[in-house]
Amino acid sequence: MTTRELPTFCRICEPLCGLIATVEDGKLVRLRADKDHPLSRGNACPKGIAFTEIQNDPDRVLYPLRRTASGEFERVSWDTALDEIGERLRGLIDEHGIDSLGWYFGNPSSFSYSHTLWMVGFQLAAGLKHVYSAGSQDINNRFVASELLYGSLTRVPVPDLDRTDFLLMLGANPLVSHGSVLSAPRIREKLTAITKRGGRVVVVDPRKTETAKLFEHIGVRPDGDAWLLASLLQVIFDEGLEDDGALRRQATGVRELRDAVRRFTPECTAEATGLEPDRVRALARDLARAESAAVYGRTGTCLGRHATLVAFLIDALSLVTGNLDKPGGSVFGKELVAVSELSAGLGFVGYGKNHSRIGGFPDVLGTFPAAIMAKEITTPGPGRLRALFTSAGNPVSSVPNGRELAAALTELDLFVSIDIYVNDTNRAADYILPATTFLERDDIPLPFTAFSPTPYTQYTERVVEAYGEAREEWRIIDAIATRIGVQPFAVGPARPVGRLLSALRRRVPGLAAARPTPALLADLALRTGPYGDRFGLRRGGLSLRKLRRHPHGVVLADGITTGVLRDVVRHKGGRVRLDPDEIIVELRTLAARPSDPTYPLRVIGLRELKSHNSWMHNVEPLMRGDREHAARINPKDAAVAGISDGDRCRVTSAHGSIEVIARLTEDMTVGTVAIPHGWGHDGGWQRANAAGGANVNDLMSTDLADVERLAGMSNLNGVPIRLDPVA
Ligand SMILES: Nc1nc2c(c(=O)[nH]1)N[C@H]1C(S)=C(S)[C@@H](COP(=O)(O)OP(=O)(O)OC[C@H]3O[C@@H](n4cnc5c(=O)[nH]c(N)nc54)[C@H](O)[C@@H]3O)O[C@H]1N2
Ligand SMILES: Nc1nc2c(c(=O)[nH]1)N[C@H]1C(S)=C(S)[C@@H](COP(=O)(O)OP(=O)(O)OC[C@H]3O[C@@H](n4cnc5c(=O)[nH]c(N)nc54)[C@H](O)[C@@H]3O)O[C@H]1N2
Ligand code: SF4
Ligand SMILES: [Mo]
Repeated sequence: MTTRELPTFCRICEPLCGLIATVEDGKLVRLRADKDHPLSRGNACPKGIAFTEIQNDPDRVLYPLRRTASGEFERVSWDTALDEIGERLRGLIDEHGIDSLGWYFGNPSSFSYSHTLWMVGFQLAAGLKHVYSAGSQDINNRFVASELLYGSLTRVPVPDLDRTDFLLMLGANPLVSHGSVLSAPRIREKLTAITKRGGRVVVVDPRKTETAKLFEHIGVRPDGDAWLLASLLQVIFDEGLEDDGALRRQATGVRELRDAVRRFTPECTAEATGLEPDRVRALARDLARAESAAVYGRTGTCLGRHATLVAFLIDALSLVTGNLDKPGGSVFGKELVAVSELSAGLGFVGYGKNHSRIGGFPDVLGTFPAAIMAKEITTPGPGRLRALFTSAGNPVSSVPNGRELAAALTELDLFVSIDIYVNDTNRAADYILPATTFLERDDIPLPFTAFSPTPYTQYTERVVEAYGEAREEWRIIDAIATRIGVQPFAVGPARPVGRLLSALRRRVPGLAAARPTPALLADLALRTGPYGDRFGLRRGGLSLRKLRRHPHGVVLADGITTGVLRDVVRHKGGRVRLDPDEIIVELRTLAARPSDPTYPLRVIGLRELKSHNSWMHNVEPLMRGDREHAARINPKDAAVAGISDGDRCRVTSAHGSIEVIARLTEDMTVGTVAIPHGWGHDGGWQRANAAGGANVNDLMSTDLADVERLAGMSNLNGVPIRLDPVA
């Protein structure tokens, strides 16, 4: 028996904690936290350690599956699956054109550089329009806000945790989520260090979360953030607390923003925010007067009805208080590879380059709102979506109105999924193609360095060979592309990348691969990027080869360099735009959702330590004990509805209805109910199916009027509901 201990890192969530994998005869037997990782230093959460169970899960899909006439899956060979898929695709393209083909990629794809690269390469080369992702349920509003503010879609500031005196955090719960668009292992320590050195952490959240309990809590009403932020700005301008120097140096459109927020006095917004005006005034003053302050918002601020406006106002508040691009403020990390420059220079991804057939929504980074996917499938006419691929996604569980999407999927001419499980979505697929887990592929987490207050990166080889016949996503995408005569990076807007690769392959020794591979592309991007070795021109610079010599990862700098705003901003004149029409119009017309006595309460989401979106409920060690799918309800609201702790209750919105267990807790502000997403399974994962619960997204709407206009964000937080006891 050979036993090996291999350093690698976790790719479930954003801190990317260092792990040591124990491998015996090609099988993973254990994962533990890597003490030698420079930042996570022996820290990992229960999910990371429990990934062993997923790696070895008997319910995993390890062979290509084809659905039979009776609805069961049968094992087929790779050649059979790929040839049949290719033939059906060619037929569809001949008859209906390439626009009949679409793709949805889910959250785990962000943690696989090769998956993302080949997906983008294929999308661009084939000219796919029907592209959807988890981004419209997560973060696309943040990108659009950056486009409006900075003219740079992918540049997002992060709070300078190690230096800040005041962190204002809205709609994030890093003690459970471990940080998002903020890659910081041991984040709890970083947050408590702020208060230990005399600073403050203020958490704005309708629920008194794990994070809020440790610090100061402001119990805002769901979807009240736009009003709260506008009020903070109103007070700051009204009391002359703004940083004039910063505004002059960094911004244009200050007067328009000031005028637009003038009507939002804390008294006027108290109804929408649920907050005492004095409290809002004190917060505005404290924030403006703090030595340094960072304003940070995450998914709680992204899934309301004004998501882009809220993301915009968060950065505007940093800027107006003189905290943008300043030590201890909201700062812009250096990208590991120059994605922003590349995309701006080559112009192949952006905002509003296309508009969706249904609803006319602008694309964000080449993707349309996933909320309209079902209607794109069911609405006849040219450009109808007829063949759908999903990779690393479970949209029936994660996008609004899961039932509508599940029904629409049955109307597809072809549905192919690349996944490690039969999940709640691909159970309806014609083919399921088995992907490798993250331990079965090499990786370099390209997007995350820029979001780390302590910039770092790591490269890992696969630590186990693929089990069964699992294949890396990029190879599957490549094989499908080949079957329809498309070569990623060979044609279309990304062609210059392909050309560059060919040229380099000829000239640079050591790059002599037969054809482009993700590793080659990543190495090229890394070496020519901000930290790169420029093929030897810059001593100490990075290359994949160099990263291989540091298997526990490397810290690239002590902290984020400030004073870079001029490089970030792409608007003419190099200054941040505080008055884009889209934002000023929305501020002028902002109106609270009228209350409806039929649905007096509001539902929001909740993440749990031992769940990960929809896909870790099959892991026995994470499911032991008292795991249940429960709605968290304030006792006052429960009393009104006639519900006691532990009862089953019915939750009804204007769009659907589910049954869950009721748990009463003072952690909830009155009027708000929190229900986790990603439960209520019906796939090939037996433990998950047995866990019960319901799909909270059955309560959510895909009406076009309920999809946020600017970024196509799904409205998943703050949705009006009613509670009823179940007999
Ligand atoms: N109500 C509500 N809904 C939400 C949210 C919310 O807060 N509230 N949050 C939203 C957010 S932020 C997100 S990111 C989305 C997530 O939404 P999705 O990305 O659609 O769904 P996941 O639950 O992440 O499912 C991921 C799938 O990928 C598979 N998988 C895991 N690892 C791999 C791999 O390495 N390769 C491949 N090919 N497959 C893999 C899993 O088996 C699973 O089927 O949910 C969104 N939905
Ligand atoms: N354990 C665990 N970790 C995860 C995940 C997981 O499923 N489980 N998912 C990962 C993913 S995909 C992501 S995107 C990140 C997300 O990372 P976070 O955004 O930090 O995670 P959440 O716990 O969803 O935090 C959102 C908070 O917003 C609050 N909220 C809801 N509505 C509103 C509102 O209208 N206004 C305000 N101010 N707050 C509101 C909720 O109560 C919640 O506490 O987490 C990642 N990490
Ligand atoms: S916090 Fe947990 S799930 Fe996230 S990267 Fe670290 S070990 Fe993995
Ligand atoms: Mo997410």
